[in-house]
Amino acid sequence: MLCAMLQALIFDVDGTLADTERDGHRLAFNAAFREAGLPWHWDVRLYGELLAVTGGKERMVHYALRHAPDLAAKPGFDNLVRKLHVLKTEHYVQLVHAGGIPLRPGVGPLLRQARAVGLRLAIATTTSPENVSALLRASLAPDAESWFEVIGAGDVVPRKKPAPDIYLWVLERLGLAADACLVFEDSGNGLKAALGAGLVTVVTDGEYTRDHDFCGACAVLSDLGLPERPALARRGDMQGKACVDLDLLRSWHRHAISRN
Ligand code: XBP
Ligand code: MG
Repeated sequence: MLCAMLQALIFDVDGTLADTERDGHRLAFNAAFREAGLPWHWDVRLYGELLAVTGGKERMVHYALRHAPDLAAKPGFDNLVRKLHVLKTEHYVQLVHAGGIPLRPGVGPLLRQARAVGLRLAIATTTSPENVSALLRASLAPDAESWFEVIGAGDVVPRKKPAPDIYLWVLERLGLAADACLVFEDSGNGLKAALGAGLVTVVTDGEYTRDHDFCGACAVLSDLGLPERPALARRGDMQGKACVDLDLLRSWHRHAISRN
């Protein structure tokens, strides 16, 4: 059987490019609640539970329906959520600009290797486009947005992950079939979205996602690895390497699509 060649890498952002949730998005939500005079506070544990709902606006609605049902029933509630989300995004962007959120191990080197050989790059995320721009600029390189041919983010699709929509949107703009691409995700919802679009997916799990269901991923790793701090493979074969590199990705991709 003829196998499709790997032509593009598609990255999730939150939890995959960087650990943005606990000390980024969560702090920004809490700052927005304070600024709006709301007595809400999302601690580390509660935020982990709320992450089951992707999308900041959707997450606030979900929380309010359970913890402030009277407020959620008021006619202006939709506007309040939009206003809170604008405030939250401002706080998040400030935090990222202040240099608060480094990329996860191995992300920068892998992106540079891919660019060097002309492998196409894209992003598929639930988070808002402003957040993606800020993170890429502050944590990768001032021109890093231009490294990615397609950036699918936030409300460009009505249904967020775990729906496959954002991945289908990105594939359409890349003009590629799913079997020519490889995805990087960190969460159960993200993996479900990628698999729903027929994409081979590598998972780098994190503090909030380690116990998620990663059935269907071609590899599940602690991170992409650094020479001095090798990646731990929870599933998949690192083939004796400390870091994920393009040869390893091509081998995983070839193996995964030949099984489909
Ligand atoms: C990321 C998210 C995002 C962020 C918040 O999910 O769920 O909602 O937490 O971003 P994934 P916004 O990594 O699976 O894409 O507040 O901008 O929505
Ligand atoms: Mg994620």
